[in-house]
Amino acid sequence: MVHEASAPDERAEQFDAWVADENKVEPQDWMPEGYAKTLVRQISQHAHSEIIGMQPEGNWITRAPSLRRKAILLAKVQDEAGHGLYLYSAAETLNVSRDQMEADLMSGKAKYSSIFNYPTLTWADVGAIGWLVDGAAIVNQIPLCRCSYGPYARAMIRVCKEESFHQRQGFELMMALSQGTPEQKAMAQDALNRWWWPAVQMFGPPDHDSPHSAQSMAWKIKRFSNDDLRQKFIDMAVKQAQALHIEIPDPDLKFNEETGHWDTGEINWDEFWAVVKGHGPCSRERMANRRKAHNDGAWVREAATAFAAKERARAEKVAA
Ligand code: BYC
Repeated sequence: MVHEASAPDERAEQFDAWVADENKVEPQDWMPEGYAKTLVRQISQHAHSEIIGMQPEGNWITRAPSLRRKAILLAKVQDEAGHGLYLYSAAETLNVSRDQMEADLMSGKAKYSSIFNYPTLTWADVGAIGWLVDGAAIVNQIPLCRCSYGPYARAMIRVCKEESFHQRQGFELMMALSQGTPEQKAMAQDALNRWWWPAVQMFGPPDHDSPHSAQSMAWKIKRFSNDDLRQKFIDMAVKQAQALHIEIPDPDLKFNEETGHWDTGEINWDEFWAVVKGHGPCSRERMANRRKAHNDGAWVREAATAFAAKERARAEKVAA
């Protein structure tokens, strides 16, 4: 832990050494301003992604093809809300309020994952999201369980356990479709065609174009680079697609004997940046729904605040 009384530049050195030694940083500890700022940015964007991420799948709750599928989907979407709450709570330990984080999302200052700006056109998309999006999330998030910031690392342990269930249900759904009628198999293939590249892009820009990676890795917030995690996901997903007997939509996909990894064709980074900047196929709709939900919930927040004030007043009266 860093000694408060140390000179400012000594503190930064002590902090780097503490983190380099694989120690956890806790909310009451001294930390560089940039470290806290990076965490608030990443954790709040992660939380926003979980909340906005409820929309594409929520779209299918009323149309799930069976009671079993509907119960699973309901549970999954509720889990995402829970993930958002753990993550907002983790970010709040860094002295940023939930109101401020929400305001930054509404104003467009804070981002959320590009993946959730794509539409869910068929039931197979629910399977593709579970298999690929939650699959990518696990690859990205397991290392975050070892993040140097204690509250984020601890929140991620539970999130990852739940993501693992989500990924399996998605794969199982894709398996059912790909072993079904020719129409069902075609639906599974079509969903893979549309979700593959956005899932590959989820890991963020390539390392040479990722402004935050070097510092975040030095601070052990991120444990692996965007490209390393992307490759891990691709290697895993290729085998899974083979097991499903559906084709990854990349004519240049090729196993590289030298590296032992699958090489892909060009990733369309122009599309990625356009989506990140708010020009995805569903960007407007996602934010409009989020704003509406936020405004519709204003009375609940006001009622809860008024109730808390009354309880406080009652407790003070009893204590007096
Ligand atoms: N989409 O320097 P970089 C889920 C931004 S939730 C949008 O590499 P960093 C799930 C990045 O923010 C999935 N923006 O940044 C939920 C930065 O912009 P700012 C969410 C992206 O932070 C429901 C700029 O590009 N997962 O799994 O070092 C249902 C430069 O990038 C994206 C997380 O949030 C993107 N894909 O690395 C199912 C995981 N990628 O902030 C599933 C936690 C990059 O300077 N986050 N940007 O304005 C992370 O691991 C890292 O923040 C990232 C980016 C790897 C995403």
